[in-house]
Amino acid sequence: MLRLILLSLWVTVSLAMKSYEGYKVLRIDVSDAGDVAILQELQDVAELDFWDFPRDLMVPPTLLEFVEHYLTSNDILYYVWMDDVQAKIDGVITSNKPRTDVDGFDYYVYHNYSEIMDWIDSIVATYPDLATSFSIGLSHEGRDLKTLKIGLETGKLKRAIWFNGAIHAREWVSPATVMWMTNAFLSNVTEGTNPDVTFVMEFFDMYILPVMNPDGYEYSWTDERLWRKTRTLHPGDECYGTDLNRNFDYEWGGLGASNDSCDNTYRGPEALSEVETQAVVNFIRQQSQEQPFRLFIDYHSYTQVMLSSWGYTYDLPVDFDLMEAHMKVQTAAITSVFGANYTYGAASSTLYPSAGGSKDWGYGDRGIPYSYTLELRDMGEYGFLLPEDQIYPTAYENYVGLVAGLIHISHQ
Ligand code: 0X9
Ligand code: ZN
Repeated sequence: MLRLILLSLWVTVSLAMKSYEGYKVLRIDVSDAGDVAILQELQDVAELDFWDFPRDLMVPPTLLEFVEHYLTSNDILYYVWMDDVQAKIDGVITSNKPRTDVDGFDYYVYHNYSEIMDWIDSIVATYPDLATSFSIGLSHEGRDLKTLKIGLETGKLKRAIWFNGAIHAREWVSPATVMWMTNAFLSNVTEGTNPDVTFVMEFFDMYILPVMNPDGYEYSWTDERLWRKTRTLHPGDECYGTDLNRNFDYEWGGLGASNDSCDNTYRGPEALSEVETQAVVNFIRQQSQEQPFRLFIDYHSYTQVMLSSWGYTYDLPVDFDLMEAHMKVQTAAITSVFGANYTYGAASSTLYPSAGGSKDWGYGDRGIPYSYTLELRDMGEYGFLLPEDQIYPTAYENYVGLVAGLIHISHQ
């Protein structure tokens, strides 16, 4: 009987979800800047979704003929990388096992928003001397932006660091990684066996927001697995959703940020139009009056790359040498664990330019010297649909990288 109920629940849930049956991801062979300009045009076609611009493009069945013709007539080579996106989605959540184990939290499955909020409460209950939680505001639909502070009390002024996950809803491995790393810091410092971890927990207070875009994240669980943006509909706009990583008030509205609400990189009607960006900005501005922030990492997926400022311009920041040395240490440490290759560089030239992003705000507005976007696994084999068995390696390697990076900047 229980099986039957579960099955009918599953059917109801899957019926409500958008189906990506027949959607394909094309991998495009981009040879020069001319190709990029041609591909740029496709960004303006609603329903086309660059998973990773300009290389990986998701195409619905209705637009396949158009896109193939467009690419071929422009002499751009491509091949079908994922044949049926829905089949990949179905493959990720393979098991019917409960999302929370009886004897504790299961870090090796993806969790929805409410499970993550319960996890925050249980972390605080388990480590009352090391962890506190508070809400820095409410999302547009009224969900708490619940944030953790972890660290060892020393009685001295401590430097602060910030990291968050799920600014982009569909990048599920980012909150999973953030949670795993948080737990690793707390359990390692409690065991007291790793002097590096003890040192960083004494040196830094860590402010952690696992889900920065709760409405979008929840929507990616209930309605559209590949949703990216928030869930706001601003007056006069045709489509839902603002890209929070184009909405910060530093050089807002420039390169790589769309003014069309139907685009995945929609910057919003004005800087900080979204309550989620407002909350993060207000919190860090206020907290930085108490203690200096030294590091800011916005965890994303995918492509395995650590990106510094600037995003809004091709110019390099004056502190680029410092950033580069730090990124080199952190990515080398990440790679040392399982050999996964992570590259690094300034965002605009390494990836593509985009204005109004979080790391440009961290560095440009707040003067946080080490301010980054970190794109987690993988290199595109599964993209946003990373199987749950890769949560552990992703989180573990990034924990080792983060600790090594923190040791490095504590000497600066
Ligand atoms: O486009 C983004 O916001 C990030 N990539 S993602 O696939 N996770 O959406 C990259 C942001 C990097 N920063 C800049 N290019 N400025
Ligand atoms: Zn992202």
